[in-house]
Amino acid sequence: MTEKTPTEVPRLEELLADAPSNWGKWGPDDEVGSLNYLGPEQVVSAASLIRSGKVFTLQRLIGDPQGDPVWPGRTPATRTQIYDESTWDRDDAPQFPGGLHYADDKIDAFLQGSTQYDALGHVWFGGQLWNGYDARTTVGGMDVASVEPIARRGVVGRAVLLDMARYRGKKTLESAETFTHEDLLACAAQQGVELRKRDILLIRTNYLQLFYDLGDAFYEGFCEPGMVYSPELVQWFADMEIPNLVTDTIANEVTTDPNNGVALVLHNALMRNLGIAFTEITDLEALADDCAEDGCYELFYAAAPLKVAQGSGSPVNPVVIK
Ligand code: UVW
Repeated sequence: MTEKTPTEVPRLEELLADAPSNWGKWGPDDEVGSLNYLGPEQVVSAASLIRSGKVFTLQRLIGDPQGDPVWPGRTPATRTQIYDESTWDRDDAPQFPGGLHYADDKIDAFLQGSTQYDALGHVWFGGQLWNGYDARTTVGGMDVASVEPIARRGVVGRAVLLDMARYRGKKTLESAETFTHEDLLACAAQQGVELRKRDILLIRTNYLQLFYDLGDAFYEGFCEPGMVYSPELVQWFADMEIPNLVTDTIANEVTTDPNNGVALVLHNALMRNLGIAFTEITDLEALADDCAEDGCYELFYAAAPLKVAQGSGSPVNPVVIK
């Protein structure tokens, strides 16, 4: 592809002018969007997928000694020890009846600096967020469409793992490598799993392995691999009533669309317009190995981000049970 100069890059207003939208579908005050597709029926049905009792947790370590992969411009979390046994070496250490000592610490972290749910209002264009909310409602904190309603609701349903790295016969997908919904369907067919309406999609690229392998060089010419925008892909997500897109990359889609030069198109087409919840930076490695071994790619999935008032996102440790 020849790189487009900024003036040639279309505005999102133009690119997504005729794109499907779920604004208003769940009322004027809705803040959880396509998660409305996951009701009691989906939860009960997903519970029937629990057969072996194997449990997988999908969060990456916060404060990993190897480093925390974050979107450029964000900094990894720092953890500070406040109290530990050395606190009681000091004469002025707090004394408690009975001789209690304890450890306390705190973290300074971007809410999107680890495995996380994005709030539906996390990204926007043209001055409007999910459901048509005014973008000025983000000033100083998210007044609407924050992560809090997602955290209160929780996310439970049938998930399907689509192992795009194995499907393409690669250890990891490459920088800027793209795939479409047709590729997802072909991957599902090869894995022998049916994609159903209202499925939570877990997509594995194993791209973040390169963060651990390459160090700082990982960020040179930063362009993650991932799904690429097309009107057909967006319509497929709308028709399939996908509630939640979960991937193991930092931003869930190819960073810059090779066809038009626009950044994070699907954040807008899927999250802002359709209200699909985005879960990013998950660790799908142990789960993917297990699925490759037992051939079972349909899963019970449960997750709830932290209840952060006015947060644009929040860490989460999703749980998958087989
Ligand atoms: C951006 O939208 C910039 O980041 P995230 O990958 O956290 O959604």
